[in-house]
Amino acid sequence: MAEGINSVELQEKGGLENNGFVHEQSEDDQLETSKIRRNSSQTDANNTTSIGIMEEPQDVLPLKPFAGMPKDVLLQFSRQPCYRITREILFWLIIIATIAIVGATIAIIALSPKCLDWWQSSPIYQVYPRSFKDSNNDGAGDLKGVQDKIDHFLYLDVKTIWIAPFYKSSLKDFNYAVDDFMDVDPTFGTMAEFESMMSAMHDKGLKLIIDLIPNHTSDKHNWFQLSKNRTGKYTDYYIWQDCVRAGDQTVPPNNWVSVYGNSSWEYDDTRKQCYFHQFRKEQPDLNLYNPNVQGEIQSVMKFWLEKGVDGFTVDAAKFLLEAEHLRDEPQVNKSQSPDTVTAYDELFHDYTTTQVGMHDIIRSFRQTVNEYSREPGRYRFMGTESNDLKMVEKTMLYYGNSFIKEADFPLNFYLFDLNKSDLSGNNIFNIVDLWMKSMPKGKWPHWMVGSPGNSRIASRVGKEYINVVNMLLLTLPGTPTTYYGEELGMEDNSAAITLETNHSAEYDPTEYPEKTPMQWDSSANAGFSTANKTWLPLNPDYMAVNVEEQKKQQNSTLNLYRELSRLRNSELPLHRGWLCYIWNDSDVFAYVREVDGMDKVFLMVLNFGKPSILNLRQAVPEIPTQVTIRLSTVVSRGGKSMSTDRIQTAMGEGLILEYNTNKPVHLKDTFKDKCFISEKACYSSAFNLLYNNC
Ligand SMILES: [Ca+2]
Ligand SMILES: [Ca+2]
Repeated sequence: MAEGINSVELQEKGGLENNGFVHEQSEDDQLETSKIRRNSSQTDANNTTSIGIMEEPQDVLPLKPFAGMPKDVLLQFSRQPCYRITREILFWLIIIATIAIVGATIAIIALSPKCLDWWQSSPIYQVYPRSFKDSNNDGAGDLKGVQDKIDHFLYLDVKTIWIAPFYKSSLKDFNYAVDDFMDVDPTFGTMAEFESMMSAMHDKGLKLIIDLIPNHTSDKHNWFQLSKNRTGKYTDYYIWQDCVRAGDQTVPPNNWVSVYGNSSWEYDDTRKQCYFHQFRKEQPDLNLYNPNVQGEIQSVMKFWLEKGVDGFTVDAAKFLLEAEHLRDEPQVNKSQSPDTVTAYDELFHDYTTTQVGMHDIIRSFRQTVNEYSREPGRYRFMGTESNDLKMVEKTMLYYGNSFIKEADFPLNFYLFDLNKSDLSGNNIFNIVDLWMKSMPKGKWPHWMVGSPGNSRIASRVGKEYINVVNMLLLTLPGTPTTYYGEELGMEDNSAAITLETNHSAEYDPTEYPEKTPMQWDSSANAGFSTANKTWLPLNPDYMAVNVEEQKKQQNSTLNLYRELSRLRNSELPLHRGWLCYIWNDSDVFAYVREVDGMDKVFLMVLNFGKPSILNLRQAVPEIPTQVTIRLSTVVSRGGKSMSTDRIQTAMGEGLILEYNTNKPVHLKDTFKDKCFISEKACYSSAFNLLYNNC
């Protein structure tokens, strides 16, 4: 009924029913339309599609579709082959174009080099907080002190700070024996001060890494106290075994020896059993076979990740599990009387290190870290600490495999072995090559020369080599790590060993010399503290070797470090290019850093021995005759030109030479086994594109 009324109204208006559109019709139009309607009704009756239009009488002008044409008429047009085929072609073109765009997008993403993450793009600076800066004048460094010195990190152009343990510990010297993993030791301040320090770092664009110590606690930890008393779930939180007690003597369950010597089993009078400790007896090992213990460690990780820390180094990873069968470990010297085996290196540690299941635990740590990495720009880092000495293949396992990632990198301790007696170009080459050739393809290397447990590098190799060692550290591929003070060339202070204090036997004074206070300026206590007495004596050389003084000297170790750090951060070949070995002999180690798609090459010539003159042009004809000295440990040589058939270096001198070439050595067959690249470089060969900002 309503339709009828509408039609009448439309007719009165002289219009046509047209899906709501009204088309003013001329007389001619009305004639055409009535013909079309006639044809259309005939077509419908014949159940054909478009023949009606096609069979239009010759005396009628052909009609084309136009906007406003009635729907049923338009449908007649659209069924004509010429329109239908065109429509289908366009439809498939759109589908193909969409697939091509999606495919190209995926290809570009897949083939583009990944941007370097923060843990790759900056050196890591390791702070020993007790010795960095004292803010409350008690003679010991603290977290507020670290916060007060943030400008120092900015001066060095380092963006990642790794703070050695600051957790609550009753053993004041080494905070690797922790009473509470979720609290700050009062020596270092409060949790509020930790949070303040971390947010100040984040405000300046710095990242903060802390230690995770999953292997053991201190014997003062609440878990150990509860375990000693066999309280509920804590009963099996540690590794307890029956042992025979005769008077003051204990007969341990087996021959296992602790890292610090003597039996790794200690009798506990409360529980009347022995507990196992890989390290000191004040550091009982946790039973990581126990899922509850693993859950506790996960909780510790989440506690700090939720606070906002940017990552962990997992300490003592290889010690996490011990064989449950408790069999004696084999002696290195089979003829040695078993009763006399007391030193750690007298046994092969087949049952107390790198046990089956240990990597599963590391992977579970990685999963937790990953859970907190999902926000854009909030990647959380995980490194592992495990010194496997000559068994480098064991160290490499911490990278994980192609399917399951573990650490971003295992810490590389191999440069710790350097000392005066074996410092040479060949030896440095061997240490570098050991890591590079053992590392799974495409992974990211790590380098460090000092730590809180090792004599300082300047003391080990001689201070005349400190600059060239820093040059090596900051020009190798991967992440370099600098222990505090090594940017100044600080040396051990052996006086710290014989220090007269009220220290107890828990302490290890042999590790004091490399922990003396940071040398900030030439004022009293080197600007470290205004207390009458600092926790360790300052190295007397602080009057000359200090931050303030070295800032003033253009050729200081500090300013060279800063230049190296800046150069590494700004030059693509240095922070992510190929590494190719060019030369090594008893004095010199030389290598280039190249990037595909870029002509610029850096050639490092580092002298670790006696004065040397090299003809590198003869050895490697691809190197141009003339190169420019970009940076030298002898500042005055910077910017000068040098002939590659006579590269002269003094003892301990390092040169960073720069040249342009379209014949990079990494493309040469002869260099096939001498070159390495980490992850994807910045060049996409598929698109012939060099990404400068990756
Ligand atoms: Ca203090
Ligand atoms: Ca253990």
